[in-house]
Amino acid sequence: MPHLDNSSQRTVPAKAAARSTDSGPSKAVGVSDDPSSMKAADTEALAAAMPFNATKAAEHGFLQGLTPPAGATVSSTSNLPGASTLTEINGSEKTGEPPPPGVNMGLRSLDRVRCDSTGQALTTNQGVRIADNQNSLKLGVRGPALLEDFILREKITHFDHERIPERIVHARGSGAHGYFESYGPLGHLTKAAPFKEAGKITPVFARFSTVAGERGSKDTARDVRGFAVKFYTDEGIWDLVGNNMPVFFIQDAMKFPDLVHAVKPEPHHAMPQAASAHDTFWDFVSLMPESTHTLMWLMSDRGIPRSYATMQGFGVHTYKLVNEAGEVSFVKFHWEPKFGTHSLVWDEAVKISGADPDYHRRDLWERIEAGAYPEWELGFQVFSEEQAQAFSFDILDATKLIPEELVPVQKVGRMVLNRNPDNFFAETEQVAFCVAHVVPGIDFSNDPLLAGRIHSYLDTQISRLGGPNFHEIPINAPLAPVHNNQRDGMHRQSIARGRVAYEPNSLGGGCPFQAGAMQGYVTVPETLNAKEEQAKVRAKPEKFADHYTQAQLFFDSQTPVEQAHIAAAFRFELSKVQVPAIRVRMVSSLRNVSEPLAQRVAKGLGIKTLPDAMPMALEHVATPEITESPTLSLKARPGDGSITGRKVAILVAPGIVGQTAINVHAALFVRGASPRFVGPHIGPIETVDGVALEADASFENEPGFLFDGLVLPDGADGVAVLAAAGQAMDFVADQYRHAKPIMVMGASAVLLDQVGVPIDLADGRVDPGIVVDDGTGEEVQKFSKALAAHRHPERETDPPMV
Ligand code: HDE
Repeated sequence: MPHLDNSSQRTVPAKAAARSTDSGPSKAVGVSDDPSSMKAADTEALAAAMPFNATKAAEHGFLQGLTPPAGATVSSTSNLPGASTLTEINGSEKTGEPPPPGVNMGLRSLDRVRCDSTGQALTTNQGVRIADNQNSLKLGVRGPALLEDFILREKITHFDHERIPERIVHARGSGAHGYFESYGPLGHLTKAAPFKEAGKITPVFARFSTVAGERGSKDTARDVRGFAVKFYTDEGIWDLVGNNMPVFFIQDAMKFPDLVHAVKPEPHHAMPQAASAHDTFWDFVSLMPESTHTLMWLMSDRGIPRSYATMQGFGVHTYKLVNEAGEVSFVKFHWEPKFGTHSLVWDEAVKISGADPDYHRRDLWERIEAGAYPEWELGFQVFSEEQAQAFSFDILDATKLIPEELVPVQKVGRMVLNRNPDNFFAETEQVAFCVAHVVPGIDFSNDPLLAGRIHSYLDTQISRLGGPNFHEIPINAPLAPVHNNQRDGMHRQSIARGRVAYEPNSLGGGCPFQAGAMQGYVTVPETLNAKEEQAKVRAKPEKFADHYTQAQLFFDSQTPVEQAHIAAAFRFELSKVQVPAIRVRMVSSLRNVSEPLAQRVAKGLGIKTLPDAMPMALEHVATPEITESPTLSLKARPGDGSITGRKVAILVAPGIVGQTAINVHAALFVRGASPRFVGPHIGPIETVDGVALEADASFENEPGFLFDGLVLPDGADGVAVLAAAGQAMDFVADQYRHAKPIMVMGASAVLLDQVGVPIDLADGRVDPGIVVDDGTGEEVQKFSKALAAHRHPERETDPPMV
């Protein structure tokens, strides 16, 4: 037997035992110069420091449930027990160094995944440089292609799988990065992270969408618009997933698949795309009178916004705010656009969808690239349980809004979208909004529609984004630390260090430990009082049955022009319905909203005798607090009076006066608009004064209805060329028909006559949307004012004169 001194006799077995992954001595013996033994000793110390589960008792009882304690933790003197392997010190360019304690290195800004190929050679996904990207590998130049061609196979296989399932609803959309800035500390209302201090900045990603159309469908469909904002707060992700209308079609999640099946293209022939104007939609909604209020919004001009930047957003449901003291109030969320609420008119929306199906996507992108950043103020309508109980409607009913006259909207901060994505797919397509993503300080009400949504969004991402690790896709990863014991699954990105993936544990020093009530998310406890609230039941509260009061409120609060547009929209949509009984049923429902509206729609549909009004679900409804709310009109929010982001066509043709056109262009540009010279062709245009001028769009590639305003140039020869061009005359006719401003310079007044456009209104008043150059030098000023007002519906007639 070889001779060993005393210390070796003790250390060798300890070292050997510590290096084994199976079984161990009764007592860990620390051997200072041996890593395995040191790890064993430190691990033993960690586990021994937690002789029992100190917070177990606190898992029980109602009061404990209100304030869960933080989990017990102990720390080690070294980072060895937390390491998966002792060999982590053998770093390489790939494995890197052991991370600082407690850090998830995967959560850094998106810089860590941005890839720029400037000056780089083409490679395979394995980083092998590709010598020839033009030819597949063949046996001889005219011979068969070979299976061996791993470069071609990798390229084609990747391509074959480039598409992912589109969103089941809201498939068509566009998004941008930006920030939310809090106006003040709102600790008295909510402890939610974005509102902690005045001036606090929280990064956001917002996505706007239509609901019904498929991913490639047109932007300007008549539809509800999604308005979803992801707040990357320092206490985790908060997704406020709302719409551009404050109410919804249905009251219970149970009906959502029915609604969506009804509005989507009809299943037998998959038509129509991105449109509610068909039988199944109107069949369903006319049998669901609770949808009437939202139908009013949808048929109003809100259903065809001019731009994402000019629409309001709403959280729709009632949520709860929770402050530091645990006090709870109810809240409705509002987004108010800085540039005002502006919409299209139907004829314009239809034409735009043909000429530019990407109209809203392009508008959002161009505004941001131009520095005309879209901006909204976030507003809270805060109210108490007592107020809620006194309302004539139920605040858990998503078909009802809270009039601002009852609860004013207080502005709490602003959102600015100032950064376009680098890559549409990686960011806008893969972003995963989820109603269940809330942070401490925000909680849910018992709205039954909201409850269904809390489930649905997480569920849908699992199939859409291919598994449970969609939160690790860079656009979805929070900035706040993420540490938990969830492991594995498709496409797992993060590499968890150590062997502990459970809680409670002593081998990880108890970490990651439960945060407890002080730091963690605690659901607001709610006591159910009434007897009927204590039984499991499938039923709705009585007030949910008032289907018409707020539909009336909305209709009666619109201006006459808005009411006319609502009537025209019902007429159009229902005229597309093939089954007469469905049209009649809808008209009978409208009689419960407004008799004149029902009559107008019936007339437009050739229904000679009005059907009886639809029977109401509730005979006696509560008297509403108010019957008119001017804030529900689009006109209530004209915006900041600027022309930022407005598109203006300045028509040009050989023979116009170049300098005047250039002056107008410059004056509009400095005011923040996007003017374009639009001519018979792109490129140089000969001017009478010899001033160099280039058309950057043509009558053919950017028709007139794509612009917010039109400038007709000076110069008799040029005007004659325009007068002879039918497409140029369409510019004039469309601008007039769509009630948009026209500026008339010098000789071009004849163009109005040619199209039959009157300078004055039918009643002799001056048309404020037609600005004639009167030599005062104030024409651009006046035109800008007309442009800021956006539309001049005084001239509208049904049917249109021009
Ligand atoms: Fe959604 N909704 N929804 N929804 N919704 C989705 O989630 C759902 C509802 C809204 O830009 C889906 O990721 C149910 C109301 C927006 O990515 C899905 C119910 C409101 C977006 C889903 C509703 C919305 C969605 C499809 C009734 C306004 C787009 C893909 C219980 C407050 C977010 C996805 C984006 C998307 C389910 C009703 C807004 C399937 C079950 C009410 C803005 O999970």
